[in-house]
Order: sequence, then C-alpha cells, then structure tokens
Amino acid sequence: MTFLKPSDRIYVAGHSGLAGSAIWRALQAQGYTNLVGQTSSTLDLRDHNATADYISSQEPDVIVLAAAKVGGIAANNDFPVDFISENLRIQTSVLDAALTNRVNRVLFLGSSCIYPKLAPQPINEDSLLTGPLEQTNQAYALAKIAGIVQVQSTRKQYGLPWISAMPTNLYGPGDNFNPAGAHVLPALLRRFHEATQSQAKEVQVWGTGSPRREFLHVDDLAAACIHLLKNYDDDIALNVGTGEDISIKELAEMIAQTTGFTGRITWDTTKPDGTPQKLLEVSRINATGWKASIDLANGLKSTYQWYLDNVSTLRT
Ligand code: GFB
Repeated sequence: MTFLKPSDRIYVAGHSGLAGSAIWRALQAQGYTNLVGQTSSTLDLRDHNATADYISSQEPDVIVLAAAKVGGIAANNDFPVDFISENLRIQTSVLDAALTNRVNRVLFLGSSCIYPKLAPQPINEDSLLTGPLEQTNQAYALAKIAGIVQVQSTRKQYGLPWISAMPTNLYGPGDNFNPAGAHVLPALLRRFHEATQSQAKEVQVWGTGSPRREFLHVDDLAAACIHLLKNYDDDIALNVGTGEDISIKELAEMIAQTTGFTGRITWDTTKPDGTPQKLLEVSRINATGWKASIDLANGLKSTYQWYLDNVSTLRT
C-alpha cells in the first residue's frame, strides 16, 4: 500500500520550522523533489482565502501540515488566546482548502501535550479525550485535538486517506532558542552555553526538576512521517516517540556536561512544572516498522554543534 510516489507534488506547510524543515530535508534525501512551501512572510496561513488560493494554484498531491504556532510552557501559559486562535485558523485554512481541492493525502501533526494531564504512563493512543488537560497548554491542546478530529471527520465523511501523527517533545537543528518562547531543551542548551562562556558560577533552571520528558530528534520524526505517508491509513493519530524519558534534572545535568558547564544548578520553583510525565507508548508505530534511532546523548551533541554553527543567525 504505497501512497507516496516520487513524482507527487508535496506541499510542506511550515517547511521552515523545526519539524517542517526536517521533513523537507528527509523528503529530498529520499528523492522526492516536487516539493513546494511558503514561509509565513510570503503566505499567512491564518488567512483562509490566501491559503485557499495558494493550495488551489499549487494542486498538491500530498500536504504535510507541520505549520503551527508553538512554544514552551511559558509561552503557552502566557498567551493562550494566541495559541488557540492562530492554530485553529492555520488548521482550518489548510484542511478546508485541502478538502476543496480533494488533496488525496494529508498528514497532520498533533503533539503529546494534548493527552490528559494524568493519563496512565506510558500513554496509549486510546487515552486521548479521556480526562482533563494540563492547564498551562490547554488552549494549544484543544486546537491540536480539533485538527486531529477534522482529519478523522474527513476520513469518515469523504473517505479520503488523511492521517495524523502524535509526536512527543521534539528537538534538533532549526529549533527556537529564544528564551521567552523556547522549549526546555533548546532553552537550557543556550543558557548553559552562555553560562560556560561567561564563566558563571551557577545556572538557574525552572521548576523542581522532577517532571519527566521524552525527547525525539526531529530527523527521527521526519523519517517516521515519511514512513507513515507511505504505509499508514487509519483513524488513530499514532504516537511517535523514543519510548524513554528522563527528568528535567537529568536533562539539565546532561546539558551541563554537553556544554562544559561545571558550576552549580539551582531551581526556580516559582516557574511551573507542567505535566508530571508524558511518555508515549510507541508499540503501534513500532509494529508498522518504524523505530526511533537517534539517542539523546548524541542528539544533544549534534544539536549543540548546530547551535554553535548558527548562533549568529538564529531566530531570537
Ligand atoms: O518544553 P517545555 O517548555 O514544555 O518543558 P512542556 C517544560 C518543563 O521543563 C517544565 C522545565 O517542567 C519546566 O519547568 N524547564 C526548566 C523549562 N527550565 C526551563 C526553561 O528554561 N524553559 C522551559 N521552556 N522549560 C509543552 C507544551 O509542554 O510541550 C507545548 O506546553 C508543546 O504545547 C510542547 O506541546 C511539546 O513539555 O511542559
């Protein structure tokens, strides 16, 4: 069952972001060269009409919807209106236009933070919508859940083989290292790097350090997305993860070692911890033949090197 042909025109919405740029790179490396994409400055996906015009002009065979307004716990906590409004507009713009043009294959990216705050761990796909959400990112989570339900509804009402994936926390080249909006891994890489450079005696990390997080390198995610586009056709948004997690404290210690920081680590418990744990159960996707391959120690090293090579031109 192959849904992806080398000649297919593939629109990667969000192709300059963390996930989208990795998917673009992986598609090119696998010989898919009929790729189209627009940056947010040339096409505002929150604009329903502009998006409809673009998709009908490009007539893609496949759309990967990797565009979203994303951010770490602080950004989600501080700007919930932006996260729900912008993501709902981006999703309905792209998915409505994909339906109007009967785009045969759509892959929508969810996020592991959309599971219930206290879902049994590791989290099985069947846990979706079975309990209250984590307050700090409920707005974003509800937008993402709406996207998954719109994909499932299109399968039911129109019979189109659209699918969704549910990635865990992502990291890697092209990440957002801006302290205000960054996720924990890039935020700490930058903070520990700068502390080492300035020979600071201590680095303060948010929260208690006890929450646990699973980190998937974005090149692993990209390989999973292409694998699913080729082989998967069902309603469930398959979990995409490594199946392992670590505490924020262990992550901070790994990043201190990666960046050569030897000072003290202190904890700012006025900052939120967020979900205690969100480890994904990945037996379903593993059974389809995909497994994560980039371990966190090596992924951290290569991402730190990417940061050093690009720090002068980074999104700040
Ligand atoms: O990646 P992150 O910001 O978001 O991780 P979530 C937050 C965890 O890392 C919390 C701790 O326990 C924070 O207290 N942390 C420690 C820090 N130091 C820092 C720091 O300097 N910056 C940040 N950001 N965190 C997000 C959702 O949840 O997961 C998003 O809010 C998205 O919607 C993302 O889904 C994947 O992992 O808690």
